[in-house]
Amino acid sequence: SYVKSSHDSYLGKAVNPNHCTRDMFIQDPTKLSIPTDRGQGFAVGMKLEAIDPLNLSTICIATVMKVLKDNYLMIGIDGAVDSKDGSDWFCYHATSASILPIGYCDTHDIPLTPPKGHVGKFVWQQYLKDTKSRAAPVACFTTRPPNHMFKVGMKLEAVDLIDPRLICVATVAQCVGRLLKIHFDGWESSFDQWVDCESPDIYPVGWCEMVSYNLEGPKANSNTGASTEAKRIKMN
Ligand code: MLZ
Repeated sequence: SYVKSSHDSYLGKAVNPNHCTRDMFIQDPTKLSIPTDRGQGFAVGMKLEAIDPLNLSTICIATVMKVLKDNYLMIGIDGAVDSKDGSDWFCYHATSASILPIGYCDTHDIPLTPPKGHVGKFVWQQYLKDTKSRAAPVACFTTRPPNHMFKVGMKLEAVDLIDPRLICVATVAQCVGRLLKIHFDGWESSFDQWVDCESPDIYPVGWCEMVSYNLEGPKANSNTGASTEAKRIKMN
């Protein structure tokens, strides 16, 4: 059920079956495969924290909306406009590093985006009570990092996953468990993206040159017009 994205096939790269592309997010979830109730410990209704696939710099409060065949999960972001009818659910594999147990952001001191319309400080225990729901068990998640050597400040080449034909000059801005926060040089932090340290969409410096693919250089610094600075906004 993995759909190759255009840059994967263009570059003839090995693809990671756990990696979801935008092609997968926009598929009709009911046609993806036969739904079951459980998948690798995940069950419908369980709460978790998830990287928003259309806004990769934010981690949100989310719910397992459906469990598909082969441990693929349809996830909905709580408080999203269409979170009930499935039109904005997205597919992550149960082993994806883009889903995290509740409290993960708090523990690692990274921002967690509360559901739209939530007032006051977001407290998971209270929220679980209010929504009469339970958390997905910590043991379900693939959060343990391999012994990677990424460090804050290191340069790399990274796919802009919202516009994936672009491979851009980037910097590791943060390392949290398996996740790396990738900052695109010269672009606002709203363009940042959380990616798995084993993501097939990050490359060492010099990779584009080696495969003769265009590398997007850092955005030129335009100190003259702060008002023209682009902010990446949610695509839907
Ligand atoms: N012109 C588009 C693409 C930006 C690409 C940024 N890559 C880090 C935009 O402004 O959204």
